[in-house]
Amino acid sequence: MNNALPKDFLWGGAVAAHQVEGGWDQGGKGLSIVDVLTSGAHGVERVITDKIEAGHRYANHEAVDFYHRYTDDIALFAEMGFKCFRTSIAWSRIFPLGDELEPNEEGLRFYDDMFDELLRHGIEPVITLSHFEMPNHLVTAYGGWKSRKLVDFFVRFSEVVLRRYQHKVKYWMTFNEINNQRNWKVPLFGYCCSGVIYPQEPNPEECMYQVLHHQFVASARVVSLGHAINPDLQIGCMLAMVPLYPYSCHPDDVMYAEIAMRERFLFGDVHMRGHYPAYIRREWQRKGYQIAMEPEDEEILRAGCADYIGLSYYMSNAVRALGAGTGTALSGFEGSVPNPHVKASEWGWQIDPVGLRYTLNQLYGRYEKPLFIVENGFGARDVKNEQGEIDDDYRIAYLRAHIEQMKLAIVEDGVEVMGYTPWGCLDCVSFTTGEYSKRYGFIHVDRHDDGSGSFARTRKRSFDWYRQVIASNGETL
Ligand code: P53
Repeated sequence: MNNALPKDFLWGGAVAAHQVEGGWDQGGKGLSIVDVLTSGAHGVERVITDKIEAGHRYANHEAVDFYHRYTDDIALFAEMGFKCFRTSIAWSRIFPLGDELEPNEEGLRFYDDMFDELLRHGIEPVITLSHFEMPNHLVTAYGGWKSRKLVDFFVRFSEVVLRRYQHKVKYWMTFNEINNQRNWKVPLFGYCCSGVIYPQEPNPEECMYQVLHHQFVASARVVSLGHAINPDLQIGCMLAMVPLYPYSCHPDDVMYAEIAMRERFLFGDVHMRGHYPAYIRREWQRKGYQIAMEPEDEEILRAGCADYIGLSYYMSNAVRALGAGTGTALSGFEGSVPNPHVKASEWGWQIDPVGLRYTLNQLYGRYEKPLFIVENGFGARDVKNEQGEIDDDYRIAYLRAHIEQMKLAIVEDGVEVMGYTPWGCLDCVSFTTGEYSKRYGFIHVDRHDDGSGSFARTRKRSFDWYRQVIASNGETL
């Protein structure tokens, strides 16, 4: 048996434009929805302020200043031996309002230069088209993705960047963690995925399905369009995979977990199979939901199946049938209870490396399409020792354990995994809390929650560790 990972395995790291770039009002960039999202903390929700208001901190405005420092950052990625680097394109750099007919050339040039810098180091860009940020104007003028008009605006944006970068970027993804908004009760998730605050809608769940339909159609159109522009392009979907285990072997718990997992599989099913599964049509019928669709949509979905599944994996969760007593909900999943067999991070994320192998098997078994682990990592508070160094052994332990399980999935189970890009390879602004202090990086950034810090970069202990993981193609862990 071949125990090695494929030679062309894409080791790298991942971030998103709004969490690293800063330069929020530079280069002709328009206001995006995260530019009006305040910094929060664990237990302190981020506030959506609609416009920029005095007296608030908006960490994404400067983020970690990648906009001005990418040359140095990419040199550090190259030093670790990255084969690829995942980031996103800020839609509002290309179309500042979102509904213009012509793109902003200065925004396009920024990504041209950044991609050239990556390629100069032999690092393949992996690009998400929509990672939790859209031009704010599309929310104030159209109500975000509630409006079908967004489909055309998004396709226009995508067409411009797919054409422009087709010879620089081969790997693309449409919507980051599109399934986060299935958890519509949490305002932040709907807001960042779609510019819609579902709890404020008269029928939030029905609204969420309508929004999703628009995004599924948009994603499928972009996949078809991308293939027409250049058949070499690989265009994936992107799912947040948090496997929901049955809390016990009680048949009610097992069935509940099966149903709860539709929160994730619905998205894979539509993106990868090109049609809505029976269970969702039944749910709409049962609840009397009318989801507006155009006659051509069925064919658009069928024709635009994604090429691969990009996934994030941080944690697993356990769910217990409602009625059998509910515990404390973790991450907002209804009926979810702490799993006594795993430990949680300070932010309550349950650490479960085996869950990664489990998830890879579940996805591959269901779709038989390549998988790309585009996020995995450990958010922690890093403290410098007396020498000013960060000994992040906890992060190394987390990543090592997950890579081991990924290898088992590939080598023992035969799952096709294209690559592995740990989240926040460069410290960045946390999405859920807007903090700097929830760090994921191999590279420390001197920037703090109170807005102080020089933005200086330093290598953590995990930097050298990851370098030798890549150099040995995952043999030396
Ligand atoms: P922060 C939940 C479950 C899995 C991934 O998150 C998630 C979430 C939160 O929606 O989000 C991804 O920074 C997301 C990134 C984000 C990263 O997880 O809150 O794609 O943008 O930064 C880590 O610790």
